[in-house]
Amino acid sequence: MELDECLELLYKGQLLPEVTVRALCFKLKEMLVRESNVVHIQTPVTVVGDIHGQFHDMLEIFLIGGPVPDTNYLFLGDYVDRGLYSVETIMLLVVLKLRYPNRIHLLRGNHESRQITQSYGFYTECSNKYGEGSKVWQYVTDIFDYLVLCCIIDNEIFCVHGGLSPNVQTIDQIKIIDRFREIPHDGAMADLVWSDPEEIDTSSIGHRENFYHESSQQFQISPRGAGYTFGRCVVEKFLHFNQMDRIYRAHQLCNDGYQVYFDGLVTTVWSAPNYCYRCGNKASILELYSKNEFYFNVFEEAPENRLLNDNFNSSITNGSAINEYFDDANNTGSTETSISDVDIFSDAYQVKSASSRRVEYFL
Ligand SMILES: [Mn+2]
Repeated sequence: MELDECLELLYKGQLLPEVTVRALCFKLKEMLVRESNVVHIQTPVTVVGDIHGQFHDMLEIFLIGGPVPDTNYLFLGDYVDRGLYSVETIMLLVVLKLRYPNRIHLLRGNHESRQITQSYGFYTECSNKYGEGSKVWQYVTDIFDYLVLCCIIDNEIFCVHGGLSPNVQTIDQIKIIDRFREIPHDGAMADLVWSDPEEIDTSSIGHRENFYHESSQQFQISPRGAGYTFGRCVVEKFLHFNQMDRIYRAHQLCNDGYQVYFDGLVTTVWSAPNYCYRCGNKASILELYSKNEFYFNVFEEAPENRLLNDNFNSSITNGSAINEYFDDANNTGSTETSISDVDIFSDAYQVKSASSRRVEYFL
């Protein structure tokens, strides 16, 4: 099947035959294996954060940001899991990358992993859509091992899915990572896709707490159980040492669609509106024309999702497929749990937290 023919089907939300998926994934591997861990691109480019299988919202992105190849895109990872259309989402991105390799770049997120996709929806979605015996999940997760880790725009803007690592001082150290593998549990590669910036509110910090203030600017253990949180000092040091101006990253739900840290040294871009069809958040794409000319194009969920939402809301009482998809979230707040019982990776925890905080540690 020709690439344009595939695109036509995918834009309509149709599934490609398994043999075609296999051939496309094989071709993409051949293309990606030649790429460095850190790709260099130039403005203008539109930066996109987490999509998480929200296919209709991704189509919305191409509507408001412009279609490929008219607009250049950098996607920061987390294409699959959580949403109901991970297969459609990742396959459209795969074919766009094959068709317009210099117009679209795809970084690896922490969900581009065999282990994570077995727990958060993509594995199940593949067997639901292609059948138990299909190898679609295997073909697609195989290409995840080839996705690049970071991107540098105009030699001065560093882009990554998660954040920095205590094991990475220089960008050259990222270039020598052996990335052609499953994301490890720890080390530089894990940290790049798992870490988060953490800004402390200095106004509330008294003199006696200065020690804690200082240490909180360094790398800290992450509540996610993988990667680290990092403060302003870490960011300033990394940017200075590598002669970079700032960092764009994704990985954390933002109610307003983006979140600025450390006076703009780090910015989170989040591109999944009304995350999981229930969080009520806005999303954004970052349109970058030059270092100092950029615009956060904020958007809300696609109209198609509202239909899902209505189905979801009416299904709470009668238990439909969508309801089962998010089944653990139904227990939110119904029972008291001790701190040791809290699973911060569960939908229930995440939905509960998202309603009370501006930024949350979403997977
Ligand atoms: Mn993520």
